[in-house]
Amino acid sequence: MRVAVIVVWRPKNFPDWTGRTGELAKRIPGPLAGDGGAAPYVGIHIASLLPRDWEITLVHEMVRDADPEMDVEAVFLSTMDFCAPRARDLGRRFRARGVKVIVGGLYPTLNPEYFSDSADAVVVGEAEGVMPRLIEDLRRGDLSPRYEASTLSDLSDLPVPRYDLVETDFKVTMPYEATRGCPFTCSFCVLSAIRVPYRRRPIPNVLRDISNIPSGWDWRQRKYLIFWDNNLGADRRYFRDLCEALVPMKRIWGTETSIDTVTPESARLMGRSGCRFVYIGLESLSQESLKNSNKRQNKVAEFKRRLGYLHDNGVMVMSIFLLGLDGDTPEYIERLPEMIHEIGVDVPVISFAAPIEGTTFYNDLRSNDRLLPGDILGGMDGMHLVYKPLNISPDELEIALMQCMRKLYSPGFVARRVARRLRTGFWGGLSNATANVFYAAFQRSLSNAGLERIRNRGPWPG
Ligand code: B12
Ligand code: SF4
Repeated sequence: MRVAVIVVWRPKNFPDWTGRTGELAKRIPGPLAGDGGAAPYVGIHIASLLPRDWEITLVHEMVRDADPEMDVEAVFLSTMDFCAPRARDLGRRFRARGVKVIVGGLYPTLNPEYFSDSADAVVVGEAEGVMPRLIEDLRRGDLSPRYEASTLSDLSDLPVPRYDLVETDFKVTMPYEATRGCPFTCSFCVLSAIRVPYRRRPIPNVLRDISNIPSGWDWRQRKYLIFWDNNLGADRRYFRDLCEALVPMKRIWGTETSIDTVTPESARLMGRSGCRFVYIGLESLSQESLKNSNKRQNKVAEFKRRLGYLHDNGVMVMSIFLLGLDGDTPEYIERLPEMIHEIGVDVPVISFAAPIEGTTFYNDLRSNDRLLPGDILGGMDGMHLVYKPLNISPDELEIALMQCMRKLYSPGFVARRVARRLRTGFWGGLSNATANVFYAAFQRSLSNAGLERIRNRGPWPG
C-alpha cells in the first residue's frame, strides 16, 4: 500500500497566525519560522507501527507543506490543537480524491467530533494498541469511524522509529523518546486534559534506538540527540540510570524536564553524560500565577539556585514564560525581563498562555465567560491573546508581550547573557551566543509581526 504520514503544522502560506506574510515577518530565519531544528518524534514513530512492505512517505509540515494531490491510497495525519483547522482542510481535500484519511494526536483525542466530515477514522488516545486492527480494516477497505485505545500502550517493545524517513531539511538533532506522560497536572497543560500515567521505556531499547543511525546522516545528526519527552527527569532513579548509560555513548544531548528534578546530583550526571541544553517550563516568576496554575512544583525562590547547578555542569537552559496568567500584573510584566535575567535563564522564550480545550485553565476561562468568542483554535499558537486577562487590560497585555520579547532580545540583554556564560567557558559561551543570535532574530521578528498585526486590527476584538 502507498501511504503518507503527515505531521501537520502551520503551512508556510497560512495567513495570519504569526503574521509571517508581512514584510517584517519574512525576516524570521527559515529554520525557526518553520520549526525546522529537530524533527518531532511522533511521525517517525507512527510510521514504525505500519507494515514494513508499505511504501511510506513522511511529511513534516515544519519543513515542507503536504501536497493534497500526492499519489497515495491513505494518509495518517497527526495534529495538535492550533493545527487542527489545517488538518481538517487537508483531510477534506484528500477524501475528495478518494484517499482514506486517518487522524490522530492530541487534538483528535480531545475532540474527535471535530473531524467527523474530514476523516474516515479518528484515533482517540495512543496509537500502539489500535494500530493492528486499524491496519487490517484499512487493507479490507472497511475502516470504523473511531478507534479508541482501551488500555495504555506497553512501552517495553516499541519498534525502532523510522529514522530513515526523516527529511534532511531538519537542521540538527534527531528525536528520541524514553518516557511518556508527566506526574504533574499543570492547569494549562494538555496533560491535565489527557491524563496518562508517567511511564518509562526500558533503557536498553532507548540505547538501541540511538545506535540505529541510518547511513548517510551527517555528523551532527549522529552526535546530537534530543529526548522529546514531557519530563524526562521525573523518575529520579530512572533518569540517573539513563544518564549513566549515556556516558559511554559520548553524545551531546538535550531534553525537557521540570525544575524540581534539578539537584546537584542530577545536574552533575547530566553534564557528565553530555547533556548541553535543557528546556525547562519555569512558566512564571509570580508565585501567585504558578499557584493558580497548579504548578506547585515550581518555587520561584529556588529557580536561581537550581539553574546554577545546571550552569556549573555546562548545561544551557532554555525556558518558556507564559504571559497573562491570573496573578500577572502590569508591574510584574514590566519587571519580567530583568527578573528573567537575574535568575540566569540563557535562552528565554515568551508567549501567551494558550487555553487548550479540556484543560482546567480552559474550563475556568469558559465558565467565567473570558474566552474570545468564535473559533479560537487557529490562534492557539501562543502569539494570539484568546482570553480576557484578569489584572491587566487585553490591549495592554498584547503590547506588553511584544515589548517583553523585544527587550529580552535587545543587544544589551543578549550581550549580558552571552558574557555571563562566556565566563564559565568558551564552548558554553559559544553555544549560548549561537542560540541567542538565532532567537533574537526570531523573537524580534515575531514581536514586530505581532505589533503590525495589532496595528492593522485595532483594539482587542473581545
Ligand atoms: C516535538 C514537540 C514540539 C515540536 C513539534 C510539534 C509536533 N507536532 O510534534 C515543536 C518544537 C515545534 C513544538 C512547539 C510547541 N509545542 Co510542543 N511538543 C513537542 C513534544 C516535546 C513531543 C511531541 C511528540 O513527538 N510526542 C511523542 C508522541 C509519540 O506522543 P503524542 O504526540 O501524544 O502521540 C501519541 C498519540 O497522541 C497518538 N497519535 C499522535 N499522532 C497520531 C497520528 C495518527 C494517525 C495516529 C493513529 C495516532 C497518533 O499516538 C501517539 C503514540 O501513542 C511534546 C511533548 C510530548 N512528549 O508529547 C510537546 C507538546 C506537544 N507541545 C506543547 C506545546 C504547548 C507547544 C507550544 C504551543 C509551546 C509554545 N507556547 O511555544 C509550541 C507550538 C507553538 C508554536 N511554536 O507555534 C504541549 C501541548 C501542545 C498542545 N497544544 O496540545 C506538549 C504536550 C508539551 C507540554 N507538555 O506542554 N512542540
Ligand atoms: S510539568 Fe510540564 S509536562 Fe508536566 S503537567 Fe506541568 S506543564 Fe505539563
